[in-house]
Amino acid sequence: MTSFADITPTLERLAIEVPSWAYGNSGTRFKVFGTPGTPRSVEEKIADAATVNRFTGLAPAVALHIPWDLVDDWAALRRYAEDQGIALGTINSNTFQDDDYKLGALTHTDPKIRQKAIDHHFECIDVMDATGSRDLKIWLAEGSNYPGQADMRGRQDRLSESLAAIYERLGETQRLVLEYKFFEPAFYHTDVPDWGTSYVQVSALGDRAKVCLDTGHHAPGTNIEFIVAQLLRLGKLGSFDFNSRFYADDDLIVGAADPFQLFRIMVEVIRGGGLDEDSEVALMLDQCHNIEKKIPGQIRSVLNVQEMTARALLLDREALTGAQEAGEVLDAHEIFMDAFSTDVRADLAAWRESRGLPAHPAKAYAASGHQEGLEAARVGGTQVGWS
Ligand code: PSV
Ligand code: MN
Ligand code: MN
Repeated sequence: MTSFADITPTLERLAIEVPSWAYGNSGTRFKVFGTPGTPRSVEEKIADAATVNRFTGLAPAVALHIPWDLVDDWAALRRYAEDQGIALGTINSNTFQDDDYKLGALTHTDPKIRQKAIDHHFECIDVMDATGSRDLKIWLAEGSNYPGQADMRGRQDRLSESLAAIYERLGETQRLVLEYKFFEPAFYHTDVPDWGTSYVQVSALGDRAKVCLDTGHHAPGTNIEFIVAQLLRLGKLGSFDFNSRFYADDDLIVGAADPFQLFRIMVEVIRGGGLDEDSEVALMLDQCHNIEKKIPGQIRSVLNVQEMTARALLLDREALTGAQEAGEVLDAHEIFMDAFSTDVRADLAAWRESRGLPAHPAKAYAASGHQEGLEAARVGGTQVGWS
């Protein structure tokens, strides 16, 4: 039997990178709601990310999005973040908000447009050099809407060439992670629709190119933990974008729609060494808080990951393997469900306190007056958003 004390050394290592865009205003194509206290600058987004880390001890880095988070002085931004106890993390490129890319960016038939998209990634790598970021994350909005519209095969070839040019430019300690998504904004075909395509593309590049798995980017019913197991087995799982979905790419709070799925994913992460000391799997959130307050939304999110990770760590592996190998189907299932059903909240609260953190970070944040302070201080100015 594994006790809570047994799992704390691993829990201590749990680090979840938060996205800068989670703190900005966001919405659906129907409406973006303004939220009181929303940041008016990149610095204020970073300050909010640092607040999440202060209350939870779980979020030591913040991912940036270029050009949404463009600043003139990266060294100053880096110092600003570090002074608040967080690092600048993954740099996300953006080739989905420019008219030139309507029919493709890295896959476009026009070499000039392809080069423009490649140059944008070079710019992101320059940013990484200045911020000290390890990962360049690429999500592509590329594909076609109508059968016959595009040569799918030719686009794979051009994608491969473009990615090779970008990979070539990376520094020795930097990585490229390629995110897949099965639909949207293209609806007939998507150039990187699934883990297989991402795997094929990054495998051709080299060791420092990996797959990014966004939990919201799969068809309903997909066994995501199987993909996690497979990619870890292949040494190609670079990072997660955690979130929840009910229907599409909802970007809701991770663990909200299906905590059991999050548990199953964390079981495979642990099984595959993804939480080992030398693991290079980056756990990130990719979320937007359209109707709820953003800092509390992020606090809830990282705590959900912590809670399901704790339960997954409590899984009695030895007993499970014994039951599996003995063909004891129901025993194996019960052992698995026992871990999932374990209420770890009191243990987590006591453990947090023992580390100088609030036992209940969400309650402590609500009681701190910090939110009201932000709402009063940030009146006026332009709130930034998922622009
Ligand atoms: C669009 O689907 C998306 O949500 C991707 O998941 C990216 O990771 C994110 O936007 C930020 O670019
Ligand atoms: Mn994502
Ligand atoms: Mn997405």
